Amino acid sequence: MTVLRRHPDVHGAGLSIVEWRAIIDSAYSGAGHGAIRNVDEARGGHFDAIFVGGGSAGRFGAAVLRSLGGRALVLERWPFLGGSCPHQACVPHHLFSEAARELDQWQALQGRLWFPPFDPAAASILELVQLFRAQRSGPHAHMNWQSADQLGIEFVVNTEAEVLDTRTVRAAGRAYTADALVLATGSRAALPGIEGEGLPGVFDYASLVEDLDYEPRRIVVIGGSKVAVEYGSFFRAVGRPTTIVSRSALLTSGGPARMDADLRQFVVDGMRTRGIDVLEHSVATRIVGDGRVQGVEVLTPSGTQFLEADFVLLGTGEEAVTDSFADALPLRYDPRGFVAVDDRMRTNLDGVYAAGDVIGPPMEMFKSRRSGTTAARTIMGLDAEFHYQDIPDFLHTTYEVTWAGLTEDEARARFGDVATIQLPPRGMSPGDTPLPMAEGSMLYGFTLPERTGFQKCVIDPGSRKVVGIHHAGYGAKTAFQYLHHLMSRPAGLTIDELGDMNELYISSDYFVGYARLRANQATLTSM
Ligand code: COM
Repeated sequence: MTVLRRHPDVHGAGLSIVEWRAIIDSAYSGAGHGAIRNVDEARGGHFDAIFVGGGSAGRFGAAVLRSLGGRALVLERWPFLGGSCPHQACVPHHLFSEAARELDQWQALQGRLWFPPFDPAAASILELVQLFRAQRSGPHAHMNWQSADQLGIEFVVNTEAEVLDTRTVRAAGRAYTADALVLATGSRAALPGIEGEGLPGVFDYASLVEDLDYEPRRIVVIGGSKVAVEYGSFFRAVGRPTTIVSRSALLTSGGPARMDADLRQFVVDGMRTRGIDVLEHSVATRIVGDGRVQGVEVLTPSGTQFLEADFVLLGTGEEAVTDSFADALPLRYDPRGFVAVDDRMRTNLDGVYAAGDVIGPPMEMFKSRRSGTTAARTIMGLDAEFHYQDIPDFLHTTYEVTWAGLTEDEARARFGDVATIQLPPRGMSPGDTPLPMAEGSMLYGFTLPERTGFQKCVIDPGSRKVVGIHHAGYGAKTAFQYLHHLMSRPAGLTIDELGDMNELYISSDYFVGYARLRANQATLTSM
């Protein structure tokens, strides 16, 4: 195995994934290495673009820029590429959500079929966090190996970059220049600024992964964001008493602001059914503790409450990380402090682009990748646009909750009237029929039909176009990627075309089969 000393130059070393993993582990533990350079020094220090930040936006942007014939450099403060996604955000969240789904099913079906009585001591939040922490450098190593070996990306990792001007960045003691800069420095948890938020026992999504060293027993989640809903659902599925305290109605602000009202209702009702205490229109005024957290004071519409807790999660949103360029660049920011960009990822400064979390929500890796590649295409002179606030999106409760296009209310406001295809059908309660029943919900279909999920397809009856799709259940995410692409074409996707697609019955999106029952109907009626 290659043994690296301080400030190693690994260009052309052909490091294996195993070797990368050893390097990342020692660098991240602080035991060794300064900057790790994978730069083709023979080509000099000038690039077509420098990506400041090596998360999804920087890594994918650099790969595309290179594939278009450009030379890119990626600078990253962590010892690996891939950013917060494989480190503290999407990947751990998906691990926890899969655990939540399994545990939720165990709780729901305990004592039936082969399910034993649910044992809240059987599952451990700490154990899952430790499992992730111990194994995460595997995906990290894959990112470095893939970037160097398969993609030929030049990068310097494990170094703080400092932007000097619109064309120059200093990293690891060297100044690199470029015709364009792409700022892709990400985001971090925004703290609410309340008394006690620094107490031991108060975490955000990142410090949960980094620092948790005990098993939480009684949990308060502050915030009404995706993070709050996703982690709150996970904690409850593990069997912990969980309260979510949200200033506004849950899932009505931030990223999922455009969630369909019926979908949202199904989701929030389901969370309550599972025992999550959801306090809406309520404000956490103080986190109380004596050396460590003991509880949270909350102002609710009916008065002040004290919620006991040994663990508090702050899910109060994110803020842009701008430290490496804020002083050097007179950038324009949006009202929430995110770097303002147009549909081509251009900032107000000539030759300076921004992509990923630093441009604002949705804080999703898929938006980061595509905004990074849009910047790369623009830099390379292609006609590229990305409307990043208008993409299919999802969150996890113990379901996958997925949506694309317009909500029913938005469609009514735009078209006057709409037709919908809905399961359970409009006017029915979730338990009245076992539909939508498919992958992941067949057992529920025959035991607890109210748990199979919810779906709605919204159609503009005038043009016959599908304008919105909404789903809570399992296994529909993949279909949404393709359906949204078809819906977004200038020609759109009509109900008749949707009904003409081939379905693989039983399929968790159901849209094709049900569209077929309405396709070619002269006057579209809802069902
Ligand atoms: C995925 C990170 S976890 S990246 O988008 O492949 O860089």
